[in-house]
Amino acid sequence: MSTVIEDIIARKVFNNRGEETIEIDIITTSGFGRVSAPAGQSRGKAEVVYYPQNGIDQALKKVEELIASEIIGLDADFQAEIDRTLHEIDGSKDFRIIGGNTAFAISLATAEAAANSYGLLLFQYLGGHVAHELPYPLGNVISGGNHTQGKSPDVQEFLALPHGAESFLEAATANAQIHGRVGAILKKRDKLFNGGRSDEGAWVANIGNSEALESLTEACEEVSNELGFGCHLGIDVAASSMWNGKRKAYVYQREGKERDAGEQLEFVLGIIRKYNLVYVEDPFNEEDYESFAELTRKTKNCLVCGDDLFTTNSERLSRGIKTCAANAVIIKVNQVGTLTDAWETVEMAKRNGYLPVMSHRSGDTCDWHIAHFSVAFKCPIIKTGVVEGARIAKINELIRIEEFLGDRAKMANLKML
Ligand code: 2PG
Ligand code: MG
Repeated sequence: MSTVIEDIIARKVFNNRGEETIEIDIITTSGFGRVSAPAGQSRGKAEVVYYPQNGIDQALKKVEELIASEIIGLDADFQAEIDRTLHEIDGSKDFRIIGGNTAFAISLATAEAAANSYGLLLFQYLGGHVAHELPYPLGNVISGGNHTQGKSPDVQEFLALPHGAESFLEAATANAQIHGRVGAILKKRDKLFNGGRSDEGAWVANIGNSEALESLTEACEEVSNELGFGCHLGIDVAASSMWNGKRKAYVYQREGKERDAGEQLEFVLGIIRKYNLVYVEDPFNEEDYESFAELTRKTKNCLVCGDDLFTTNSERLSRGIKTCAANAVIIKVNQVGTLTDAWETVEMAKRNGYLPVMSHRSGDTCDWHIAHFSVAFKCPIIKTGVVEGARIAKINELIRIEEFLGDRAKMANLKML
C-alpha cells in the first residue's frame, strides 16, 4: 500500500446548469480519487476566483504545465502539504492564477485517493473512529431571488429542517414528503403553477414571501404530525443580492418595497417569530456585521448563519466571532479553495460555539464528497437540497454512510433548537 501520487488528470465536465466545470483524477500507487467542482450563482464577494482569466481551458493547461510536476511524487496522506503547495504554486491571495476550483478539485481528490489507498471511506479517513454522527438535512423546498427568473418570492430559499428525526433516513424522508406536499399546495395557490423547479430542485411559483412561508408551514405541520417528530422552517435571505449600496436599502422587487437596515431587521425578526424559524442565513448584506449581531442578540432558538458574510474564510469568521455577528457558519469548500482552509474554519467555528453547516452550491454535480465531510467534520447540519440529481447524490451517500455505521450511527446534537 502506498499513498504516493503517481498521476493527475484534469478534464472538463458539466454541472447541473450545463456550465463547464473542472474534474480532477488523482492516482496514487494503490488508490484513486475523482472530484468535480461546483459553482455558486449568488456568490460572496470574498470567495476565491474560480478560474484563471481565460477560463477552464487555461486551468486545464495549468494543471498540465505547472501543477502536475509539483504534485506528482508528493504523498497524498499529507493533505496540509498538498494544500500548501497549491497556495505556493498560485502565489495570489484568492487563487486567481490556477483557479480556486482547480485547487478545490485537486485538494479533495487527493484526500479521496489517500482514503482509497488505505481501503477506507473518506469520512473514516478524515474523521477517524469518532466520526459517527449524521447531520440533519436542511432542504430547499421553494426557490426565489437570484435562483429564479421571472416571478417568484424575493427571499432566495425556503428551507425545511426535520430536526426531530431519529435517523438520517427518517429526516430525508420527511424532507421529500414536505417537498411533495408543498408542490400540491402551490398548485392550489398559483393557478399558473406548472411544476417548475430551480437548479436546486426547489419549486418556483408566482407567489410572495408570505405565501411561500405559509405553504411551507402547512406542509411541515402535516408531515410532522404524520411522522411524529418536529420539522421546522428556515430561510436563506441571500440579502447581498438585494442590497443596493447607493440607496442603502434592500430592494424587494416583487413586493415593490425597499427596506433600510433597521426595517430589514424588523422584517426578519417578524418572520422568525411568526413562522417559528429555526434557521436564518444571510439576513443582511455581506459587510453588515453589526446588523447580524443585533439580530443574533434579539433571537433565541434560531440559528443566524453567515454564508456570503464569512465565505468559509477564517479571517472573516474571526471578525464575526469578535463582533458576535452570528451563531452558525456555512461551509462551502470551494469558497475558500482547499480542504485544509475549510477545515481550519470549521475548527475555529466549533471552538467558538458557532455551528458549522456543510453546504452544496446551486450549480453542482453528482459529486458526493460533502456528504463525507459533514460526518468527518462533525457538522450538525448539511444544506444540500431535497430533490434533483446533484442533491440526491449527496443525500443517498449519507443514507449509505448511516447504513455502514450501523449501531454506531447517531444523529448530531441539535438540542439548541
Ligand atoms: C447559497 C447557495 C446554495 P449559491 O446561497 O447558500 O444554496 O447558493 O451556490 O448560488 O451561492
Ligand atoms: Mg446562502
